[in-house]
Amino acid sequence: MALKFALAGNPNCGKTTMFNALTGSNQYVGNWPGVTVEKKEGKMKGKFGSSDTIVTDLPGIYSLSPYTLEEVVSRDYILGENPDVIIDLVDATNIERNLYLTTQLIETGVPVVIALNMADLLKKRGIRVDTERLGSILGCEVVPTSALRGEGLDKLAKQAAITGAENSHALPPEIFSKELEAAIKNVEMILPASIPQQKRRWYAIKILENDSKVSAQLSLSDSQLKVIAAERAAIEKKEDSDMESIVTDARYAFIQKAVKAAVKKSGEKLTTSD
Ligand code: BGO
Repeated sequence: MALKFALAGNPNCGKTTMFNALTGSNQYVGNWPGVTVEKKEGKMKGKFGSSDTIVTDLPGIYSLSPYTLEEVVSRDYILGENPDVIIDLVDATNIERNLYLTTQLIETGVPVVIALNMADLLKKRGIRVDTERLGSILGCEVVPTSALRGEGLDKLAKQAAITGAENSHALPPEIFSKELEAAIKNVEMILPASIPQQKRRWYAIKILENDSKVSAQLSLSDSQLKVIAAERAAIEKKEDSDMESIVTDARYAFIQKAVKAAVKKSGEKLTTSD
């Protein structure tokens, strides 16, 4: 069966360049249903693998929150249309900011391959990335690429095909406090049975964050909502903050640790612990 690759990443990470390089002239441009956000799809060039593979270019986004049309379009596609794999473009010269989206993509239950794009600029900028280390921390494969120069695309497309065909649903790393991880598990247990196992963590986190779109979509009962509100209130009281900030701060703390372990700027050494 034809595989579906979804390209995701921050604005300016090189997504358009990558999409054009992977698909060439086999592209169709339209709009996402009901909104004026451009939708680009294309068939992958035969030289990168099966030319039946459909590549969908998602809008450039910083997060999977419900606040912009682009974010909503992207998350509806990822959660609702079941792509086989997300190719997450990370601008290698701006790793810390780009990985914020990555921490959310790996929770969606869709397998992720990271394209560490703009890798051609790393040497000049005195940055070294231990891609294996980064991949093992995030729980996904990391392939250095230069969409501009067409480097690494072959390896990326092959890895995406392998990861997509494996369809493995390895759980993402636990990045929150013990209490919040326990709350996520409790909420996961009361979510409707219709939500597949691998997507439950994403929904549980979103509902704990009080994401209005997810709450409306799940039409939870009063008793379910009560349990969730109690879990949320307990964590917010303990941390003396609101849930969205708690989740955001934890993501950045996790990213900082990952970057410290796997990214070296001139003169720095990679850490060996954590
Ligand atoms: C300009 N390496 C390098 N060095 N540059 C890259 C790579 C890469 O791997 N990939 C993309 N770029 P988009 P989004 C530009 O347009 O694909 C460059 O938003 C310029 N333009 O060429 O558009 C790419 O779709 C004038 O750069 O990103 C583009 O994700 C001067 O990154 C930019 C310098 O790529 C954004 C750059 C008139």
